[in-house]
Amino acid sequence: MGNQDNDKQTSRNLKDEQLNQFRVNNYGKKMTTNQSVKISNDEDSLKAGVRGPTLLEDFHLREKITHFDNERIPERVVHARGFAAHGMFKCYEPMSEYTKAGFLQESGQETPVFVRFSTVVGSVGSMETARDVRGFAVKFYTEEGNYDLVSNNIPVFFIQDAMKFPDIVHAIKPEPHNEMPQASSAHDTFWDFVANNQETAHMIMWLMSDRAIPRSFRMMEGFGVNTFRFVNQEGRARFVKFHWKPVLGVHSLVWDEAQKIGGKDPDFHRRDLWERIERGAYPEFELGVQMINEEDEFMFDFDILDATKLWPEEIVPVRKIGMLTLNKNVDNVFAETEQVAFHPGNIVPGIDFTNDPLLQGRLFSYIDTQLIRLGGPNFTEIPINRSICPFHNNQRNGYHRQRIDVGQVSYHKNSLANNTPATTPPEQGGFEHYQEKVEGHVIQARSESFKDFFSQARLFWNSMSPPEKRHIRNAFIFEVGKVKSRSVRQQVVDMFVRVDKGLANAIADKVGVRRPTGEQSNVTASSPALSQENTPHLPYYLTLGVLIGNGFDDEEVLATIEYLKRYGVFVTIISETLSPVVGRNGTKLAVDETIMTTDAVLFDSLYIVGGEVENQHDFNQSVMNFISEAFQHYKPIGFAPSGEKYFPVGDKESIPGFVYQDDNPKFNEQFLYAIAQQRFWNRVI
Ligand code: HDE
Repeated sequence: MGNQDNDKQTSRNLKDEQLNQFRVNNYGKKMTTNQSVKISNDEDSLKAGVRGPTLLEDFHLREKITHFDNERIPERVVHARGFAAHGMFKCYEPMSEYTKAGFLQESGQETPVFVRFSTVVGSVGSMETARDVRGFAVKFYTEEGNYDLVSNNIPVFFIQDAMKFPDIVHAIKPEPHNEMPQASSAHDTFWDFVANNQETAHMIMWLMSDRAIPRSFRMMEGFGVNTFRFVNQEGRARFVKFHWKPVLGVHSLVWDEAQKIGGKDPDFHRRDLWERIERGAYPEFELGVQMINEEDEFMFDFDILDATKLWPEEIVPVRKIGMLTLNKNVDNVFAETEQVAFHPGNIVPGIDFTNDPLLQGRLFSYIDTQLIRLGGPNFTEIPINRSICPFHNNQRNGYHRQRIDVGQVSYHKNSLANNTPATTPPEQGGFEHYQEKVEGHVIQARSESFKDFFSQARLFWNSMSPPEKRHIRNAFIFEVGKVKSRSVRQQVVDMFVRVDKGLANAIADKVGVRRPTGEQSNVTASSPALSQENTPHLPYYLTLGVLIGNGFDDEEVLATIEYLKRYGVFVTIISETLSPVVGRNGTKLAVDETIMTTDAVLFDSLYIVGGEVENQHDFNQSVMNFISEAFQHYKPIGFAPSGEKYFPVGDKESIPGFVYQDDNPKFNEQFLYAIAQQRFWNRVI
C-alpha cells in the first residue's frame, strides 16, 4: 500500500464492500428451501389425493408459511414511518483545533454514511405529508467506529427532561380508546398536554409553522437539538450544536396541498428522494457547527443545556465543516431502512455528551428500544449496523449471534489469552470520557434557568415573514379547532397569548372561546436565520407538469422543455392517454402520466400547452382544475399561447407567478426564474 490516496479510496468504499458480502441476487437462480434443498413444486401443497387433506410432512409448505407469519417486527415506537439512503460525507477543513474526531481531520476526507428520514407520530404505513416533526438520523461509518447524529428538522424539543418523553408521546399518538387520529397532532390529548406542560411553547410554534410540512426531505434543515461537546487532542472542550443545511434551501408545502397529497400520494416524500437519487440528482446537505467555549457557558439569556432553546445563529454563528451527499438508494427497505439502529450514544473520540437532561435520557432509551424491536443484543451485527472497523470484546451469545468467537477466554482480565482483547490508552485512540467536574445535591428538580418558556417562542414569531405568520395562525386555528374539549381550547389560547396577543385573539375568535386576558412576552428581538423567506431559491430538481394534447407548436414547446431541463427541472408530460402526443409539424412527444393518474398538487409548477384530444370536454375540465389548484397553492404557471384560453382573465399580467409565452422572447428565462421562486405569496386568492 503506502500510497495515501489508495488507502483513502479503500476506506471510502469499505461500507459498500462490506454490504456486498450480504447482498444476494435471486434472479436466475434455482429455488430452494432455507436448508438449500431444491424445490420442485411451489404451487401445490402435499395432499393425500388431489382433493384430500394436506400433510404436515410438507416441509416446504411449513417453512414458507412459518417464515411469512414472522415477517413483521415491531415498528419504532416513534419515527416508525421512515425512508433512507446511503451517501458520503466530505470534510471541508481540518477541525483538529476543536475536535480530535478522526473523520474531521483532513480536507477532502470522506466517510460513508447512512441517513434515515422519518415522521414521528404516524405508523409505518401512514401518509408522509402530515403536520409533524421530521427525523433526520445520520450514521457515519468512521474508521474509529460508528458515530450517530440522530437529528430532527426542528432545532428544539417539546420537553426539557427525558422523564416526560413517554407522556408527550402518549399524548401526541392516536388516542388509546379509538386509535384516532393517525399521524396528526390535531386532537384533545395532544393540546391538553401542551397547555399543561408549557415548556412546549417554543416547539409548538415550530410545529405550527411551515417547517412541519416540508416540501421534500431534500429541503429540510437538520438539528442535533441536544448540546454535545467537541474535545480536542489536548483535552480542551467546547459546547457544540450540530446543523444540517440543505443546499437547495428550506421549502415547504402549503397546508391544503399537504393534506391532498396525503391522499393522492401517501409516499410523496420517499418517492421524491428515491427518484432524485435514481436520476443522479443527489441531495446535498452541509454540516454546520455552533460552538461555545466552556468559560462562556453562562453568558446567554437562556441555558445552553436546555433543549427547548436554540442558539440564535446571529449570536453564535454556524460554521460549515463538511458536505453530505446522498448518492445510493437502498437495495432492500426492510434489511437496511427498517433494521438500522440509531443511537445518540454512539460517539467517537473527540465528541462527547453534556448534562442536557433530555440527552441523558436518550442515552438509555435507544439501546433499550432496539433490544425489543430487533430481538436481542446482537443487532450491531446486522449488516447495516456493522461498523467498518472490526470489533473485539468479551460479549457473547444472545439471540441471533452471527459471529463464531473462537477460543476459551471471554473475560477480562485474563492470562490465558495474554490479557486480550486489550484496552487502548487514550493517547493511542482509546475513548476517554470528558473529565467534567460535577458537584451538587442529588435532587429531583428543574433548574431555575430552564423556566423561561416564552421568550424564544416569541423570538421565533418575531422572526417570521407575514405569510409565515399567516400560516402559523391558520395552523393553530385548524389544529385547535379539531379539539372537542372547550376547556382545552381555552387553555391553549390562554397559553399562547404569552407569545403574541394578536395571534391568541385570532385563534380564540375562530375556535369559539373568549379572548385571553394575559400579556405577551416583551421580547422584541428576531433572528432572520429562522425565516424561510431568507433561504436559497434554486430551480434544480423541481418538478414541472406539462399539460398537453395534439397539435402543439413543436418548435416553441420543445425548446422550452429543453431549456428548463438544462437547469435541472424534472419535466412530466401529462395528457389524456399514455399514447404519444403529436405536434403541428409531426413531432411525437412521449407521455408520462394521464390526467387521471396524477394531480396538480404533485408538481411544483405547470406549463399549460393544451391541444386536441379525443374527449376534449373532460380534458379541458381537468386542465382547468390543475390550473385552479396550482393557482391556489401559489405556484408558478407558464402558458403557451395555445394554453391561455384555459384561464381567461382580464388583465393577464396582474397575477404574480403567471408567465406568458405569446410574443415573449424572454419567456424561458422568466419561467425558469418563477419556477425557482416556487411560491408567489403576494397572489390574491
Ligand atoms: Fe428520539 N427516539 N427520543 N429524539 N429519535 C427514537 O429510537 C427518545 C429525541 C430521533 O430513523 C427511538 O430506534 C427519547 C430528540 C430520531 O431510526 C427511541 C427522547 C431528537 C429517531 C427514542 C427523544 C430525537 C428517534 C424510537 C427524549 C432530535 C429515529 C425508535 C429524551 C435530536 C431514528 C428508536 C431512526 C427515535 C427516544 C428525543 C430524534 C424510543 C427518550 C430531542 C430521528 O429510543
